[in-house]
Amino acid sequence: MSTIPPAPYRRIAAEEGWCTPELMRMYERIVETRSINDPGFYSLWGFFGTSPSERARTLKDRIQDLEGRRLRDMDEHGIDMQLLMLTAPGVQVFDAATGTALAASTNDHMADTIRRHPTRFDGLAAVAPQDPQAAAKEIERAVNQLKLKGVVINSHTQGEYLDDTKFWDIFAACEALDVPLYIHPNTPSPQMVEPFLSRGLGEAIYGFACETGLHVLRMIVAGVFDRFPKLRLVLGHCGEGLPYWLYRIDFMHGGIVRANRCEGAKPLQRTPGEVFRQNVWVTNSGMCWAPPVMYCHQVLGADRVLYAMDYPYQVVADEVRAMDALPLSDEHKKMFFQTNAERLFRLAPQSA
Ligand code: 1DF
Ligand code: MN
Repeated sequence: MSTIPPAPYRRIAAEEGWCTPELMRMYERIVETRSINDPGFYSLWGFFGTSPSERARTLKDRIQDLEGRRLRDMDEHGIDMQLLMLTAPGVQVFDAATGTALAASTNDHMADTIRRHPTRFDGLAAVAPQDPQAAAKEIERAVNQLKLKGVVINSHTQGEYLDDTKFWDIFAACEALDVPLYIHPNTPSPQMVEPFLSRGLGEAIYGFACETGLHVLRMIVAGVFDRFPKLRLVLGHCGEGLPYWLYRIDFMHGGIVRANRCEGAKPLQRTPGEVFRQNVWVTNSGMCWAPPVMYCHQVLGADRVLYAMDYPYQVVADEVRAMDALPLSDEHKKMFFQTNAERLFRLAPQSA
């Protein structure tokens, strides 16, 4: 039963989280034993605790379900298809061998589910950047054998950022297979998280955006897109703030490079703003508010902005209604909800 009226487009939600019961138990174990060095992780996942809140119970129930409650929630909210991704921080908190094995087993699990519900689900592959060469191999397996449509990385991996060349085999694999890489948020790295946590700002409220925007900006100014000019990135949350900054980033970056003020800020073939406009797509996950969505539409283009709900974290029927009511032409609204995702991720076409 849908409380949302049907629309002349498929609603494809492009940043939808899930998790296996096994991975959830491993997160709980990390919280109990304080076995990793990541204050942000404890803030994000510790709240489930021994006497979880109503919100935490609902989240925990929804995130581990793929074929029961989730499908009913999708029907109720008018969501035709979810693009699934393992929830943050995925397998990036484990040692390399554990993370690599878990990436493969969760990708298998997701692919089985997609095969049973090919019109309702598609998905992106999890990888463990802790072992970049194994991650590149898993991308190849996930795309060629499991038919997954791209890759998700949840920002920093144990405090390390993908602009470090040791990770670049991952970009090479994405570019060679021509699949997008979704840089999904994580809590700020251990180096930067404290001033966020002490005011409750570490997570989706703001810390995610600072961490993830910084991460992608680091990649751009490091020259990742000179080396991999066809690499396609996806960012959630209307681009994690970066679209708003493009003018000033370009202005200041030119000066920093010309004055040779920083060893790590190299001359680029294109300005950071050009790279962003040409190599990055954004979803509106969690930003169901017309002004930032329309701003992205204006500065990035109608073919660059995609719908996402961010299930199970933000399941709000009024937000779907608000996005249905965006002041866009019928053609642009169909691009936003449906055809941009179909093209970007090369989803199998379905009748509307
Ligand atoms: C939250 C939000 C958690 C998002 C997420 O993954 C997440 C949250 C752990 O509200 O705690 O993906 N989000 O993308 O906004
Ligand atoms: Mn998300």
